[in-house]
Amino acid sequence: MLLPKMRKLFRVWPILLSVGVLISLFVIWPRQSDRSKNPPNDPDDASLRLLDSEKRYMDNRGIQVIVGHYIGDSVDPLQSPNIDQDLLNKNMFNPRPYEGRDGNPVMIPPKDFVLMKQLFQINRFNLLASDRIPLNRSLPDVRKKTCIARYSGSKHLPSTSVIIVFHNEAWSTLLRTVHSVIGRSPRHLLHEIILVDDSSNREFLGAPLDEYVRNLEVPTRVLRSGKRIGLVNARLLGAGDATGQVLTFLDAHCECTVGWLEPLLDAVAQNRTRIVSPVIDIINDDTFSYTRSFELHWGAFNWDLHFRWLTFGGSKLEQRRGDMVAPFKTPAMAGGLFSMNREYFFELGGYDDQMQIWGGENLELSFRAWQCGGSVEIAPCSHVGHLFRKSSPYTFPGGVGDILYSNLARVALVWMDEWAEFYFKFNPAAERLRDKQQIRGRLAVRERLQCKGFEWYLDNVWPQHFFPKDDRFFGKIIHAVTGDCLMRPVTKGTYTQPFGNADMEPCISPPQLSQMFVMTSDGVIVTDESVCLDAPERDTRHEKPKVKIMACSGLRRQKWQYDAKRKTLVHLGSKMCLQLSLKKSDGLVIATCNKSAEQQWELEAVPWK
Ligand code: UD2
Ligand code: MN
Repeated sequence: MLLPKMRKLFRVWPILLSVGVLISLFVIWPRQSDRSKNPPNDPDDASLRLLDSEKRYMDNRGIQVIVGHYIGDSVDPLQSPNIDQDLLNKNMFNPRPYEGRDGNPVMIPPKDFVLMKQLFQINRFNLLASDRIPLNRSLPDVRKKTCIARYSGSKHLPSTSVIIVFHNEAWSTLLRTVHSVIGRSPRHLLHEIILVDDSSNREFLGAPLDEYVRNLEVPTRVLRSGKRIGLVNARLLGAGDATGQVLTFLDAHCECTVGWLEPLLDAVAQNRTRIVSPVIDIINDDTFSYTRSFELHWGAFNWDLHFRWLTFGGSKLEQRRGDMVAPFKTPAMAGGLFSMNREYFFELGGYDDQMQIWGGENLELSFRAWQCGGSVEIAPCSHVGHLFRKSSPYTFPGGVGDILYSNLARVALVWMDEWAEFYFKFNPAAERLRDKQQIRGRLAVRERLQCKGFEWYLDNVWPQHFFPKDDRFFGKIIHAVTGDCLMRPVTKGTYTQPFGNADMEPCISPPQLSQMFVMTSDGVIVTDESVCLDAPERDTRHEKPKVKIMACSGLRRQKWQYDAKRKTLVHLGSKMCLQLSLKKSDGLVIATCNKSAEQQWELEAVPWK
């Protein structure tokens, strides 16, 4: 039972941690066993576990392609054994000068493992490690040379208010965020720093924090929400109080690298309707090591409206060749880290203040910006580290499922037109909450700004999208002999890996998204998560090459043609036919077209709106 778990972990583990491997064995291991040992006592945990199944995965170059929703088993720490109020209120920040220097991993000595495990539960990251790293630790300069040159003169740029909202953040991560902002931004570009405390109950985040920020060299203040209002309303509180020309939002566990701010402000200065994010690097939740991430990721979302990172494919990459350091447009943003003109933020409708606690606001703002005349972009020269966690440490009053699905229902109802029907049809949890949403105020924003429709967004902002449309087939691909449905590899256990051999299973009724495919007019058979039916164009070794589900590439090896008369799916690159070999070992292959029943397929359309 233990071994497969470990194997999974290794697959998601960046190989970069050469020294860290041994350590990580110790660090991850106890955590994994902990989770199964302490049954979470949140009543809403059923939905929590569902979401916990989404993690990240690496593509074949070892690049993290998807960062899923990582809401996890939100145990109320107050009710966890061994964690009492005294421990939560204790600020255990105890820095050692060289720990974590240059973004290196922190090694916890074995004698402290028990304590480390215990403290991990509080914030869902290695608090003991964080508390050993100085607030001003050094990080590598991850910029390309061309980036340094491009932004060397920053005199003329507008200045920004930096807004950091938090709920029960650790002292060390919160203040390392603040110090990295102060230490790595040109002073004249920092108008102020606003910390918004969303009703934290840790004592050290009260008066001691007010006291601490008073002595910082950049004007910094703490606003308090009084009651728990969630991150959207906390950001609105900060934005309403800010006076800088630009607003820059950060999560409370970030570390900015040198030169992070200039590209963001420069992009906004050139065009006030741009919303610009940095490249989000990875601070490891166990070791606090800093890993630069790939610059050419862009943000989008899947059929369930979960945010996804995608890699640039074919033509999109070609377009970038000319200028690899200019900001590039992205259909959606991750949500936590971005700059935008302050006045434009309010003109564009701020945020949807009916969104609760966590989730959905990043897509809402992305759709609104694009559909109402602005843009969402990533500045590849700007790098900010973010501490990615595998689960969420705080409570979701009202239940995580209802909160997240209400937020997403609002996004769909206000912005997605017919695609809202698609979302609700396949997401009963959101459908249940649909009628409870009061959205008149948000529809008024859409009306006031004369915003375009979602179809325009899909066609123009994300032409590579994999959503159904009227000019595409959407439905099941059924084998004529077995009556089984083609399906994409789905989540097994806690690890999502949508690539692999294409598979056949008995068709599920009512229809499930895992058995739905889109076939575009240019012959691409694509499904959720941007994966495509793929076969080699020429293969001399195998007579019947295997058919796989792979990241969509736009290449000819992923183009097919349906012959409705013969009921065959012809692979354009090889001129061979999709075949389900009924001799078990072969499975789905392409083979010389031969009119046999094994090569006959029914495309059964499923209504999606
Ligand atoms: C990502 C975003 C996050 C937000 C979220 C969707 C990044 C790196 N992070 O999840 O900014 O867009 O997706 O909503 O893009 N917080 C409060 N009150 C609450 C809950 C959270 O103030 O009730 C704070 C929290 O302390 C943190 C920030 O909001 O500083 C974001 O929360 P998170 O770190 O749990 O979100 P994350 O990074 O998982
Ligand atoms: Mn975060």
